[in-house]
Amino acid sequence: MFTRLLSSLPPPFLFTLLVFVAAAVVLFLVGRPSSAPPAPRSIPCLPWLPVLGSLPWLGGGLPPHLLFSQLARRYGSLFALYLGPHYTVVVNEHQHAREVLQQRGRDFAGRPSMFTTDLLTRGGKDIAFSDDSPLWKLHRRLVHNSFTLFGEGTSRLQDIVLSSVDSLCVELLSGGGRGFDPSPAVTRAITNVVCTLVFSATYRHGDAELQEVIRYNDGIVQTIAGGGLVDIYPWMKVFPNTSLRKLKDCINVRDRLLTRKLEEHKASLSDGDPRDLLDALLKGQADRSPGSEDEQITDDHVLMTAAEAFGAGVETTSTTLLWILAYLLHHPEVQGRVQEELDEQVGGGRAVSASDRGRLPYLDCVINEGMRIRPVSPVLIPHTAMTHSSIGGHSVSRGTRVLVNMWSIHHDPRHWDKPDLFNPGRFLDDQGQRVTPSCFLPFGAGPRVCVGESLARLELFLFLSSLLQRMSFRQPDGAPPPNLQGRLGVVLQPLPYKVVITPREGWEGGAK
Ligand code: STR
Repeated sequence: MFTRLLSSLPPPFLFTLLVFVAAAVVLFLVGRPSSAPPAPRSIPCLPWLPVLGSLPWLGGGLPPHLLFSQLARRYGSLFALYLGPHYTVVVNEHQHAREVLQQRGRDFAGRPSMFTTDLLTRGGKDIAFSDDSPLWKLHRRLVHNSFTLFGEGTSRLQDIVLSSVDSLCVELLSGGGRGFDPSPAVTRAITNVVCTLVFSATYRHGDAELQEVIRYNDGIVQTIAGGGLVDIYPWMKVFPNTSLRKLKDCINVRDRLLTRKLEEHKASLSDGDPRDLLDALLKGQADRSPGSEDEQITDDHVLMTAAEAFGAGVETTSTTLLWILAYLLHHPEVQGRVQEELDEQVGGGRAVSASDRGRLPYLDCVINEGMRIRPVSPVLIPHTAMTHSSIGGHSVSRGTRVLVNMWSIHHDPRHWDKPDLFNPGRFLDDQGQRVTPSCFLPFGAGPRVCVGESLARLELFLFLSSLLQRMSFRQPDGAPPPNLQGRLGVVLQPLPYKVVITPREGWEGGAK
């Protein structure tokens, strides 16, 4: 019947009809966002096309945090767009961020699965990228407890950082008179600290294994940031892609090294206190009641946790320190005030210790202001709604992706006076007491808050205080001040810049 109808039609019409039907079928099959619910009308949404989503409206040039801030001015602080087929809500205001991260944090604790991070984490056997599940919660608790072994209340981290700071200072001072880039030395020092925390290795300058670690980490950092389109369209993995190949190579090198460390740790595990994070994880893994029905923390989980502690610990801390140094070159008066505080409260006769933190409020403010003005993670790792929920009174259906744009929250002129100005004093009240504004969220908040937060804060404090106690940083004569725009890779990094370093009088070389 159908064929007869068709055969009775004139040929040109038939051809047009066939093309039309074929096009409609194709659009229907690939065009409708498959994994995402239809856009609820209430949240203003960018235009979108089948397959491409809103990509044609996103322009070239701007990095996501600046692009989203610009779109927020046009569409309002809460807007939606399609990243390829994925319906995504973008949050640019701190009340909405609090809802997503904290008040309804459980609703939004999910993570989308992404091609590059699945590769990096063996399909989400880590903490940061793994989807919300009972096993994830258990795993996260174990990591959190393991971290407290090194953090506040113990001198472990302090001893490790201080010995690394000593060699960093020697290295910086030896190159100091001429202008040079501080980044390799800072990254090496922080990598060394993290290696000690994770698997008890302490490396000397130029050690081959340390170089290998730095090289593969750098490779991962560079390639994962370029993942982009494969994460939106996973089928693109079928095309040859040099960046993806490099990522796989680096992951292999990483896994070989960490597996070796894991085996060594298993062989030498004793009943005493854990020596490092790997020990603590292995012990935690063994403590789980055997034969229980729950899913278990496997060796893969331990390995991926160590790898992630590593990547997260190095990239974020060294980048934050480099941002702060860059701002101190722009604001010598801030450096002077930190050093005055250090001279008054600590002096030059001994190394700074964690117990000095309460006495050095201005230094803490400098660290906070650095993390406000240049958050290393200007757009947080994507969240997904685990269930039907809401943001700012608008309903949000299950599976919706949510991006929190920390950049616009940290630069919101309604909450920050002159947000583009580096002004650590904004974290002090009239009485000179520290205050933490509610729209300051450099570590996120809620169930997905950074697990390394207290470790990171302590490490930043010890590094920065020790450096500024012993040396001063300034711009080389005639050189332009550091560029403060930054470059977005896997974190937001400063462009390379040069410093001249002079030793400070009064530092007596640490009668520790
Ligand atoms: C850096 C490179 C690497 O070797 C491993 C990781 C995994 C953890 C990532 C890290 C990365 C970059 C910074 C991240 C961190 C988890 C949390 C942190 C994304 C890719 C931030 O949110 C800033």
